[in-house]
Amino acid sequence: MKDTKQTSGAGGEPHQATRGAGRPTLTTNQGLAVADNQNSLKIGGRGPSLLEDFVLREKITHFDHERIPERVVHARGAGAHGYFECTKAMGHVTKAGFLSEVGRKTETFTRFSTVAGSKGSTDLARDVRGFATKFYTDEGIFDLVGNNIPVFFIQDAIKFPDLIHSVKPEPDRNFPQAASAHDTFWDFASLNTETTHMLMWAMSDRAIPRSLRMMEGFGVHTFRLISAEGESVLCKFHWKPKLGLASLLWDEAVKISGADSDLTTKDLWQAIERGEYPEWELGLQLFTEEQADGFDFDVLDPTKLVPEELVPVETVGRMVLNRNPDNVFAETEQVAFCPSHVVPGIGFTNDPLLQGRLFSYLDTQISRLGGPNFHELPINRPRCPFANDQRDGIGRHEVNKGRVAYDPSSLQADKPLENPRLGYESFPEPLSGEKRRRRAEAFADHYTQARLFWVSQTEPEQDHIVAAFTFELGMVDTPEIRTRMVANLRNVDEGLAKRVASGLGIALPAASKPARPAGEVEPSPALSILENAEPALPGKKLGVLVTDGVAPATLAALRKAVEAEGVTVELVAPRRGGVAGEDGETIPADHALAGGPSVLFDAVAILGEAKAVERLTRNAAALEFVGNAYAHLKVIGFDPAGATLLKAAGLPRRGDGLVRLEGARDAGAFVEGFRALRTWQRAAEVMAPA
Ligand code: HDE
Repeated sequence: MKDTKQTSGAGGEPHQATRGAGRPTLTTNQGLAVADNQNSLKIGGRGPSLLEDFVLREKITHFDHERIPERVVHARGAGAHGYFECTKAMGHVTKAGFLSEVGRKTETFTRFSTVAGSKGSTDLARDVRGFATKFYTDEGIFDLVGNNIPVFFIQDAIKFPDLIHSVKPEPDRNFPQAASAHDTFWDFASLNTETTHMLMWAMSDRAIPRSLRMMEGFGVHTFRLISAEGESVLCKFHWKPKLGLASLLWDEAVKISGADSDLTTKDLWQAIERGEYPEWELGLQLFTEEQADGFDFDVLDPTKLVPEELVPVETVGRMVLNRNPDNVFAETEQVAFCPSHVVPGIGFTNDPLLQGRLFSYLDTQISRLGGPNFHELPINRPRCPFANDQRDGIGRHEVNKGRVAYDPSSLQADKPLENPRLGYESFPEPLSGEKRRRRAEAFADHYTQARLFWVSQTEPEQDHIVAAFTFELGMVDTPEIRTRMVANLRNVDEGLAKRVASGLGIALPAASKPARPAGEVEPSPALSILENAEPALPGKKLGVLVTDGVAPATLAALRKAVEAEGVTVELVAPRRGGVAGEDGETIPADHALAGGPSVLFDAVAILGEAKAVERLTRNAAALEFVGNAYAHLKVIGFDPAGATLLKAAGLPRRGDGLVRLEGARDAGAFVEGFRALRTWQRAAEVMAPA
């Protein structure tokens, strides 16, 4: 006993900074106050630890069980609380209360995700992004579980495990992580030509969004809206971001994965902390069954979209994300989305992928969250009252009272009863047909919309698609898979296939035989990021590389000009402590050069003093800072000293997107250059095929 006192001294005492009057007492999970949270119970200071130490055991046992299975897909995610506000009353088409009245607000929780990677994988994978929103409506939970791409790889749920097994790390070697660039994925993709349309999107800039705040969301399937009168219209859901669309270049994404693989998670969190609340408009494409019958594709086929030229998107509300989770595990990890969570007025169609999803999500939550009571977790609880005769099970928190847990019953007067007036009713769609395993004839066209996507892209976007196919297929070791994929691409566009074949260095194979050849298409500008949305500065980031001796006036003028446009400014200095300005005042930095490469920013500037910049001309990180900014088509501002760094990196000082900054002048010119976001004119110079 007396030993304990001697040995719990230096290094064992609770740190003074953690003590203080008025702070809550640390206890065990049973409420017992803990006297010493630094040392386990031992015989003598150096003796064996005792099994008796229930405080140690409780703490370690809890820790041992802290993890739950990660999501089988969409494991990596970032979430935020917010609200939805109805801006157009839609009572004429749906009885859903949250869409019924202008100004009506509904609490939401949204989780964004990548699909293929594990929970700790990079945010910057070339991948689809999940966009799932839980609406806590007065009539129950409505989950809109969508993606940032409006179509999907496959037409039938029975193929989903195959698709996912093909894209996940290969089971005998456990690589690659969070990447589709490997044999098994392209083997599956090239053997299933229904994937072609989605592949076009996945190889486009959509799959590497600059920020979660700058991407669209889509419900993908055709849903049904049902009015109070029982009438139904078909519906596609769209989220359109207020900040506009923006994407990374692939080379940036690769480098950001090294520099800051949490980029988009961090970007969302920081924006909300700064009070810059991300916002999306909710839009609906509404059409009747008769209209749908007239389309040259089947609206039940999830590999098809409804072009906005055919059915315009009607804005009905907006969603604002205004609060970060308090606890990522309790909220973002434990949130359980299910497409089967709908409210009166919203229903399903017979899309065979959607039908499979209606089963899968509830099922997966049971293994992921340990049982059927996950709806009791705070993040999943409906905000409206709920009651039924379901009882017990692992993790049951509700203390249900009374002897009646069955229906009908005459023994309990306040027992919850079904309510035909308020209750959910499925649309009474008349159906008939043979019970068979088969695919609708109308699903046979795998190429027309893939071609529509291709012809709707601008030149730089087409270049990126070619580069992405070339890169991904270049990572495939089996030559037959590469050839088979290029043979399929010939059915999309001859030029695309030729360019990919040439990039791979293979002979152009004969086109594969399509079940149905692609039809004629007219470009749809809504499908292009560059055509669709004006480049927007709010939400973007400027990185300024500064050295000792920098002129504070030049820096201040630049900062003021870009901040007025909603841009965030971060300073990068040779050392994290910052630099001494021309006037001797310390200017703190946000990043040391080694931790703040230019890939983290949308535009850069180099401001400094001649001698200090001269030193940077012999620093690889500084040379890369400007070299990469130039190669990534960014606007570069520089003062006379900064020009030396450009020169040392072998870069021109004149040309599009290169802006001289002297004194307080020129900041306006920089802003104008920045508005374009990228200097596409430079692309031919730096992105010519190798
Ligand atoms: Fe999912 N999907 N999915 N999916 N999905 C899951 O559910 C599944 C599909 C989507 O942030 C899982 O809770 C099947 C399309 C998102 O928590 C699982 C099929 C779309 C999220 C599952 C699909 C999505 C998931 C894994 C084909 C866009 C993350 C963990 C029939 C419309 C939600 C979980 C979150 C998650 C199954 C296809 C979107 C296993 C069987 C199409 C955004 O249930």
